Amino acid sequence: MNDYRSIQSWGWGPDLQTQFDCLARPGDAPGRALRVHADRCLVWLPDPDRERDGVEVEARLPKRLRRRARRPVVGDWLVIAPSQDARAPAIATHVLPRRTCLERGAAGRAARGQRIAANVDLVFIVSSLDGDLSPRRLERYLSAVRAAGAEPVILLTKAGALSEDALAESLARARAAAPGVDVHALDVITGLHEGLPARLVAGRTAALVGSSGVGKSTLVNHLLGRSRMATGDVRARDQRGQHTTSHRELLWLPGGGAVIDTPGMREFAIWAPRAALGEVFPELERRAHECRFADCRHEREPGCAIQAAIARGELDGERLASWRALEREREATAARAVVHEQRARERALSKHYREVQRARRRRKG
Ligand SMILES: Nc1nc2c(ncn2[C@@H]2O[C@H](COP(=O)(O)OP(=O)(O)OP(=O)(O)O)[C@@H](O)[C@H]2O)c(=O)[nH]1
Ligand SMILES: [Mg+2]
Ligand SMILES: [Zn+2]
Repeated sequence: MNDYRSIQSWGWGPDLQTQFDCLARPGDAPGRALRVHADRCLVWLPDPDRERDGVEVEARLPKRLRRRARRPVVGDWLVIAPSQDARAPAIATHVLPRRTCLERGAAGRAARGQRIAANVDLVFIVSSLDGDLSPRRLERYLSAVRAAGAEPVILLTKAGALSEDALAESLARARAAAPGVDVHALDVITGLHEGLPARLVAGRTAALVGSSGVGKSTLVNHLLGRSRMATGDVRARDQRGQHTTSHRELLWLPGGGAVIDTPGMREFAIWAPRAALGEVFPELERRAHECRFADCRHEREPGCAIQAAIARGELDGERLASWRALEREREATAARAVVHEQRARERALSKHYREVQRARRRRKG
């Protein structure tokens, strides 16, 4: 029996086909980026001979796709021009429009986003129950997932070592930081709820994000049913945490769907519009509509419904403090991004002006 799976079962659909048809030249093929390097990427192409599901090929990135703003990211669908002869590599000629794109604020003070993964339906925010759980960090990750338009799921790993009470307490802490989001505890080593991640992926593309050592690659291996990704020994780590996974990578799952493993992230700066951040604090947003002033900062204003609810013990003051801190960070980043853009525009203009001047001098001389 031929168990060849058509490209449709890999997440390809009519929208992508239409976009592909607009950009592709005869002989081009659609491919999905499995790994992206500075000047090339590893792509998956459906096997034209239908002997296997697909083939992995190296594709060169032309100069215009190497620039940060246009570079493909893992999970992207690409237009691939096949190699003309055996020695020349294939070339990625276009990045198809992204359905979703997970981004974070770039490390340092640069006012720009850094793309993490494209075309993800689901993001597993992974946190381990051996001391890693931080409600404030969960909120940061959630804002990015909301901004991307993907579905967030929080997975708390290494649950096997916890008592029932300690587990219930951790779940409650995580859930308080993530109203409306599914939070699950599991342990793939002891087997607690080990089938859960596969059921959640259900043929879609899921990315895993979280600090180093929380068990992202362990989960990926579990989903794959084999040890494909290297996993790290936590005890051998120094204080700063050893990063075992160094590359983002997409892996197809045997039962359908895909997972994207990512290296542990130490920093996760806010890179989200105001509305996406608001989605992370729905219980506060809802109450904010009842404040007397539409522009209430929920500090000491009279008629503040949020402060009143906190005083009555109905809302958590820490959540408000967190919302305000993240909102301040978001505003500062957005303001820097505007300045950054303005400077880039000015630089381009003065470069153009200098060229015009030079040309004029040449004409005169
Ligand atoms: N007991 C237990 N150990 C786990 C579990 N998940 C992961 N580990 C262990 O945690 C360690 C780190 O796991 P990794 O999967 O390498 O962590 P990671 O998130 O991929 O880390 P980076 O690649 O550095 O970002 C390994 O020794 C795993 O065996 C779990 O559910 N239970
Ligand atoms: Mg890893
Ligand atoms: Zn208020």
